Amino acid sequence: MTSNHKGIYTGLLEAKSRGEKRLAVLFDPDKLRLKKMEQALDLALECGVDYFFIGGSLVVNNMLDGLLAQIRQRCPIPLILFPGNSFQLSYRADGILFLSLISGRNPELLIGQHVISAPFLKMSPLEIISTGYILVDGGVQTAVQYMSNTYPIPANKDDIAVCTALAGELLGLKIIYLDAGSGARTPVSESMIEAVSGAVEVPLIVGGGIRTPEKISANLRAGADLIVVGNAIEQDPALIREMAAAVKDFQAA
Ligand code: 1GP
Repeated sequence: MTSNHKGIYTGLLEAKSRGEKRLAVLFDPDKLRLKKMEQALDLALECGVDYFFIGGSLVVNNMLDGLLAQIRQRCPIPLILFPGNSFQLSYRADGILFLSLISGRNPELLIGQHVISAPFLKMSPLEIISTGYILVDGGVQTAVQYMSNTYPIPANKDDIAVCTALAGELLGLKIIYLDAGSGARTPVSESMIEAVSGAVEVPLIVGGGIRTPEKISANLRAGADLIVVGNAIEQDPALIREMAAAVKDFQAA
């Protein structure tokens, strides 16, 4: 599970073509407790976590730059911005998921905020990875649902998720991200993951409410290429060990 800073997306494509899977840990700068973060960083390095995603629905403080610098100092794992809005930008990361919320019908999150951030991004050294972001009902109203003012795709409507992902791929988006939202009660179902991964060729990220290595293995079997875990690891960084092992074991299988 090693990655190359110089080509995050190329690395993902190569991994996918070899049938290898990847693991990302999500840090929300607003929720972080320093002690736990240091423990998580050390474990992530030891266990071969592939990426850190950095972002959240609020990020109201100005800690983003500081946090990125702090992580970088301690750990060389690539830092990918996963921004909740157009203010969560920093040159200190390695890349950014340039998200279009294609499950929603809020024009601001389909194209509006992108217009605002485009000049900054064009000049930045960040690797920009255009991402079709699909929010799926996770059984509880998540921050991203509320903040984005959009409806998620119903959890049992695999066909709608498939058509949405296909449309994203046809529009040229380079990754599809199926997200039940941070802290979801019900993560995205294996059946939806299987349906979407069978329909698109681009790498598939899956996250939201994943708490166990068993769910990670099931998602990988269903066709997820990259798993994102935030809350569970924030609460118990020691979980990184089992979760990374689930990804490695899958590769070895
Ligand atoms: C949310 O997919 C991420 O956007 C991670 O969710 O915090 O529930 O793991 P959790």
